[in-house]
Amino acid sequence: MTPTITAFERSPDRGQGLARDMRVRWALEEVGQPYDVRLVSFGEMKEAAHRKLHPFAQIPTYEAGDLALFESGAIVFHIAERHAGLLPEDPNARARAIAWMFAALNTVEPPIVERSMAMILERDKPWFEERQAMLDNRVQVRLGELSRHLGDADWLDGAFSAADLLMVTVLRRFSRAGDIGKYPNLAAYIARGEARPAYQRAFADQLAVFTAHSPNGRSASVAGSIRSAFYLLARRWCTRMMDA
Ligand SMILES: N[C@@H](CCC(=O)N[C@@H](CS)C(=O)NCC(=O)O)C(=O)O
Repeated sequence: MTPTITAFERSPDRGQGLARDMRVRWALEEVGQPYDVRLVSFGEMKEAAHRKLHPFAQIPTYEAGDLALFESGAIVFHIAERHAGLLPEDPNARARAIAWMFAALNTVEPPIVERSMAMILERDKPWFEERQAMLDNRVQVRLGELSRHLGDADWLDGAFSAADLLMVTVLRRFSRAGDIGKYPNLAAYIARGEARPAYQRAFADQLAVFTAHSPNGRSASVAGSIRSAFYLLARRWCTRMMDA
């Protein structure tokens, strides 16, 4: 049965692959499971039909037969459990990989997302610089710890797993907005993830959606309007993420 996932009709990340459907696309590509994508606008996401799939009115969702799922981590876990290749067979190694999946989403992602949201939403506040220094520090602490754990290994715990898939997508968000250069092993880790053929297929597919909605040759004023609209959408997107 071919699953259907949802993704932004127009992603505020401008095709950088930062929206969370990227994780699900990548996981499906890794296990060789074809899938369909239903694109949703911001308006459609907030309508009752989509809320039935996602109580917080977000993307991504996943539907296969009579199963409907939300939460990118749960979807990736579901895919990893039902297909070979994303979780080790050995029970202890599997448990550790699952722990790293939680670590990616529960321990590393929150400070990175909080920092990037502050950059977008709080720049005009008088306390912005002071708070930003604190948020930067929180991210640096986590990256330092992660960097020490990774050392010169290729992946978090043995072979590539769903944990690496999630961790790389989490770190990409920071590497696009901050300076990961201080941690060359993390930069190389991200690059290793991005070099995987499955990642590249997933990235190309999500980029194709963005490109299809962004034809070249617009006039400067239209481009300006689009930038403004993008900014408004990004604010709304990030605000909602805070609620998630
Ligand atoms: N914890 C959720 C977060 C989902 C999420 O924040 N989705 C964003 C896109 S990456 C979204 O739909 N934003 C639009 C909105 O919240 O209105 C997950 O991992 O799936």
